[in-house]
Amino acid sequence: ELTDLEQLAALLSSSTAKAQLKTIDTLSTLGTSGETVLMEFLSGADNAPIWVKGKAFLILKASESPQVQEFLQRHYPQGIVALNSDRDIDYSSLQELLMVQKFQEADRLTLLKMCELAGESAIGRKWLYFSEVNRFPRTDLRTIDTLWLAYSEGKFGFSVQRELWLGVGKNWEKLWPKIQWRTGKTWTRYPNEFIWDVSAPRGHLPLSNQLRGVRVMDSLLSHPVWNE
Ligand code: UYC
Repeated sequence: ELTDLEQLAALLSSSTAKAQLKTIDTLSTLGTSGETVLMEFLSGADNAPIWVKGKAFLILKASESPQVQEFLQRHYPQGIVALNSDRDIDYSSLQELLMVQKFQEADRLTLLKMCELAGESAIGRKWLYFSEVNRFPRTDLRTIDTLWLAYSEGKFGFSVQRELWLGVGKNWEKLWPKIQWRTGKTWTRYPNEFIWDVSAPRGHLPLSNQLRGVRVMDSLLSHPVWNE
């Protein structure tokens, strides 16, 4: 006969992502025994979505138990996302900001990292040309997207924005209200009117300034990486 804890552990590795997130919430209320299940889940060669693992990681990270902190330090000193880059870009500070849920700073840093990815002139300019975005390596876009997904319960990231954009037939006017970048005729004002936590609608972050038009965002969401 299975104990409650064993049942929760089984649920954690077998159910849908949504049920897994709920199970993690339940486990987070059970003290040390819940933490043990979460640590086993994290280190298991499990093919759960990255944001399910991210949620388990964040719960463990908030724990005061020295054993848990030692476990995290040993296995995930920088976080759970592998920071792959084809251009030697260091994404560790982006991972740090996202894992402490500093989404506004992470949003700024995301733009800076993409400027680094684009090269010297973009670093100076502090914004992107669509032609630079077209040439972004898949590896780096995948890393940035995975970082946003992992620490937002799967709510934020370019791939989420792309999914919503395809869902409205690539109609930008329909996308803006869905991700709360515009309400009626009014653009959401940067930065204070944006929602800088996971209570935001899906796809709300990261931001792409629309001051110079949609071409950069079009390039981001049309990039071949998302067809993989
Ligand atoms: N801003 O309104 N935005 C800025 C957004 C627009 C404007 C930065 C997003 C509309 C100006 C970010 C939306 C608009 C600046 C964003 C939004 C406008 C600025 C900082 C909803 C006027 C000062 C990073 C679509 C009607 C900077 C950056 C400048 C900044 C994001 C105005 C992240 C998602 C059309 C005047 N806005 N932006 O890119 O360049 O500067 O002068 O999108």
